Amino acid sequence: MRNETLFISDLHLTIERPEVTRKFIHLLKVRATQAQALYILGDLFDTWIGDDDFSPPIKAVKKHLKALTDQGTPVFYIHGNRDFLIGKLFSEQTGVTLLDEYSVIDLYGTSTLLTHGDLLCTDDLPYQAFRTKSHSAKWQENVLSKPLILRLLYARWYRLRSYFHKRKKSQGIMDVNQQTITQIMQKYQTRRLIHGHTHRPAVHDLKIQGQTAQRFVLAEWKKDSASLLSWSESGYKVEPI
Ligand SMILES: [Mn+2]
Repeated sequence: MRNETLFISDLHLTIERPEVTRKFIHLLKVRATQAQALYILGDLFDTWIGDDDFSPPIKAVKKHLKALTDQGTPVFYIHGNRDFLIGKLFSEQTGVTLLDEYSVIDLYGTSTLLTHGDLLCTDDLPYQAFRTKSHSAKWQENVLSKPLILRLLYARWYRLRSYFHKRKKSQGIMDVNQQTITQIMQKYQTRRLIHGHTHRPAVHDLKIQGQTAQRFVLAEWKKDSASLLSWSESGYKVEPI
């Protein structure tokens, strides 16, 4: 029965896009209940200001994730750049396992590297500097010690600022760096990589040390377009939802 492994990312769940939340909950209630595992590769939420935020749609999403893990589908999560503050409490409340920023899994006999994708965009130096800073324990403790309302305002401000910064950045800078891809895949000794983040869904064929390799880029979920990557013994399918 359980013969497929599902991969999704970049749902950017927010109260402003209830259709996307509905699609996700439907996936959790139906398809995912029959899966061997569900991997969410980051940016499930459009913002995450701390595990103590229960504003919609967070409560409903947590409830359905918990129901899914309780009925026997393991769910794995890699932080995105929007929801990197998802923490231990979220994990306890949902049964979702938090994975490292680079995680290698055995996918039907092939070692497969998983990551959100922001780490691969090494041409975006200001972002990488912010990422390093905001992933330090000190920065996170400081932010999470602030009252919820302040964090909410800060997140709004940060989003606005990031929107204007992005408009100035070239498309190339916000994509992955090919050299970084090669280095990372060599480092983790893998010839298959699955990530999201760039919102440029594709399956890229490449060569790593003379051997064929593949890079799967997951799609962003929108009101009228969403998809998942499904793997089984017989290969992969990219399916619209
Ligand atoms: Mn992202």
